[in-house]
Amino acid sequence: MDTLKLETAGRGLAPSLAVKTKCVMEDEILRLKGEATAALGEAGKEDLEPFRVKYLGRKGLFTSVMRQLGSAPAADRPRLGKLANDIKQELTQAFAARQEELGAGRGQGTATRLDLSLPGRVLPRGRLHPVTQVMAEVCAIFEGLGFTVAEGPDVETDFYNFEALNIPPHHPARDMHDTFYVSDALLLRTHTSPMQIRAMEREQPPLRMIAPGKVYRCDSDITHTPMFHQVEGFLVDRQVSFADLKGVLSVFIARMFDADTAIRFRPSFFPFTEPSAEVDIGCVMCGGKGCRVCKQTGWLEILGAGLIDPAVFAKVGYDPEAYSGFAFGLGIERIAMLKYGINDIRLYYENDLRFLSQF
Ligand code: 2U9
Repeated sequence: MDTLKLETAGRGLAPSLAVKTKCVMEDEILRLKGEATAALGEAGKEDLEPFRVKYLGRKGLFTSVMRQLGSAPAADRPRLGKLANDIKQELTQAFAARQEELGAGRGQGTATRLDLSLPGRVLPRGRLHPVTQVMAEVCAIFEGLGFTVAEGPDVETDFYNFEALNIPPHHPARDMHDTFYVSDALLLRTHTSPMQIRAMEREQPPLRMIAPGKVYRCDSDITHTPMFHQVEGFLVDRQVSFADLKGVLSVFIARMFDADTAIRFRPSFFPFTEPSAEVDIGCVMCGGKGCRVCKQTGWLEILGAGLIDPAVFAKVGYDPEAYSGFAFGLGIERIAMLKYGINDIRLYYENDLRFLSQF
């Protein structure tokens, strides 16, 4: 039943007709109530919306009844109006209860759960970890100087990590490279140098390569974590000298820090290079005047380097008389600490967004 066929009763009708009209209208309202209540009792989830439109909607049957009340006798209009209103309210509540019962209430059905007018939730934007950023920057500088990039396994053999690099069993350097063992001959690499050994086994000079990646050592304090990142590099060719090493590292430092950053080389020792050097830059915090960061020296150590020891060439079958080369290594966390003024290496690995979101 889409529209109510109510008998209209205009002003000036005979009293008997007016009474009849009143009764017809009341009956009709009550009949409608019965019909709607029964329909609601039988309604399934998919019947709810058609029910609402038919009985309770703006163009529904109850609205229609109320409009027609205008033609009821003036004396009856308030009572009939109240009756219709009360029933409509009752039905509205019953409708909501039925919705709930059928699991189709507010927020339960797709149509009502999706409010497309709500503003979207802004997702926080991710960014690269500062160590990843600095790693990429270092690699880009060396790539710009013609170095290729080689990555390899974190788990290495004793041979590639130690023996081939002139660190035999019981060599004192093994103390500094104390690491985590998977088995007697398998370990977590302590430097990325094994990649250079593998490259030399595979290819003939000239070679120019960097090896970035994670390395592991049994070390943990304010400046050391058991895992950290290194970039090591090497160049092998005929007649490579310490001057070539100085040239390449000077360009790297000028590009990584300021163009006029001071550099100095200090004699040092590494089992795989001879001669060896530690490379310092003028303190980026105090400009060389002396401060807490540079321990009042005006200098900061940033990398180690040297000419590749002929014993290493012999291990991979290169003729040490024909070829020479230089190598260097740097710790990424340390470079990033100096670049950004970070005073505790452990901050990198606490996953605290207040720290990470600054970079
Ligand atoms: C081959 C031969 C020689 C790589 C080198 C260093 C010096 C060095 C340290 C810097 C800070 C390690 O991360 S750190 O603690 N590295 O001082 N590394 S020369 O020398 C090589 C590499 C491969 C075949």
